[in-house]
Amino acid sequence: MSTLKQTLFQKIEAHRPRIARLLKEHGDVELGKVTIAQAIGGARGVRCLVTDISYLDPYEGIRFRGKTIPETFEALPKVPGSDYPYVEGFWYFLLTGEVPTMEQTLEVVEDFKTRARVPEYVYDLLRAMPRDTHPMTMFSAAILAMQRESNFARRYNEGMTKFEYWDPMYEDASNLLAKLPAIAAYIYRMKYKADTPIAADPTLDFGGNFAHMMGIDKPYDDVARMYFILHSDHESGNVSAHTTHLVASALSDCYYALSAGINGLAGPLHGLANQEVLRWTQALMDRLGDQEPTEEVIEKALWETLNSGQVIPGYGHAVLRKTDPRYSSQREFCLKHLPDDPLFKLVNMVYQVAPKVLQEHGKAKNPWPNVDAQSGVIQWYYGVKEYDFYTVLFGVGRAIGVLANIVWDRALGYPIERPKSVTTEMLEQAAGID
Ligand code: CMX
Repeated sequence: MSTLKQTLFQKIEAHRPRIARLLKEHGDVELGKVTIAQAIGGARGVRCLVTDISYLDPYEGIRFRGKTIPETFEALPKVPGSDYPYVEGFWYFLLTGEVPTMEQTLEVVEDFKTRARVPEYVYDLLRAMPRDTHPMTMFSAAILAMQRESNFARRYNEGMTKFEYWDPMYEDASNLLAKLPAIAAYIYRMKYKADTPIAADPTLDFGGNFAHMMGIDKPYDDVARMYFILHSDHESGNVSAHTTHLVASALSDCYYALSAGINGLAGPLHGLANQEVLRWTQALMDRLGDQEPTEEVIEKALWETLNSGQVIPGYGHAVLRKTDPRYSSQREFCLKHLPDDPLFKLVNMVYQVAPKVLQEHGKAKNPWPNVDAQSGVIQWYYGVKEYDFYTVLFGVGRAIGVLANIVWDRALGYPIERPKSVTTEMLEQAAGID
């Protein structure tokens, strides 16, 4: 058994009694009440999900296993010659809560290499799809198609006990995650680069190999590592994480669950917002032509979007109430690597104006930028200008967090999810309306 799997098993064994005790001795303790606004309004703020993998504070932003983004980047072993850590070490960290040593990280790097080969039928399936299919549809279909590989489904059919669930779930999650860079890069090269896929380089790590298969030079390998880590997890209530968790709660395997989560990520209010930001910004640039952008012009464009009933993509958040540290982290990267890029400068100017406009507009509870406001700028700079691909990059990253979560869901025996619905009449009765 690998060091990661052994460590994970020890953590699971230590954690199980905590959940059992909470349920047995304190199951009736209230965490809060549910209001009518919450029942109608997408369960905003209702505390009914449990995860130890990340926690989102509205003002501080995300912490992965207790660490902020800068602390996470600082703590994890880095790829030699790179500024960012191995994604494989981050996977170890999310699963176990322990920062791996370089040796433990490299063990995962080697383990992933043995799992990374994508079955040929996945490529056949992708090739059979019309080329104008959205890359998120292709990505989701490729993941779903591999369901026949599931260890969990096979072991379940053979009859395993509940206490064993985590093991094939871990195997499936690792197998699936290791294949995602190759699938994503294949979609990109097939769809946008005249069908010229690049074979994997077995000497490279997760992020390095992705950059190689995309056909983009350094420091795009670091861009990939940063992206995948930043987009990995945002506690459990967001659509992609919650969907993955919900589907897996029916004991559907990782392939079914992740494919569903990716479908949720493909919505414009969630992950697709990164492509929408670029679409919006490019339209503004086209309009500007040779004219220098000014705050007045940007303000006018923002108001036009709002007045036409659309949202400002990349701004606002259901939980956050400040600038997303994932935005800030990418901004720091831009300041270091592309400070004079015109698109970066424009996005920066939007950042000066949009919060004020959204505040004046008076609807959004959070007028500050989220992760998606900045991410396309970096991709564009390194030549990935096909912005409908951006959400696939988010998806590869998001898989790390949601797969780690559903391994733990099975380890801790979380049951099938089944909240209760009520009728409008019941709400009216509760409100005392005649
Ligand atoms: N532009 C315009 N209006 C906005 C807005 C924005 N960026 N953000 C919120 N609002 C509006 C909402 O549409 C809502 O309007 P109605 O009352 O007419 O329905 C009102 O403000 C209140 O919304 P909220 O409570 O502040 O935000 P929600 O929790 O309902 O939604 C989110 C959160 C992210 C969907 C929303 O802010 C939004 O649509 N943002 C733009 C899309 C985006 O960037 N999504 C990516 C989020 C990060 C991610 O998941 O990837």
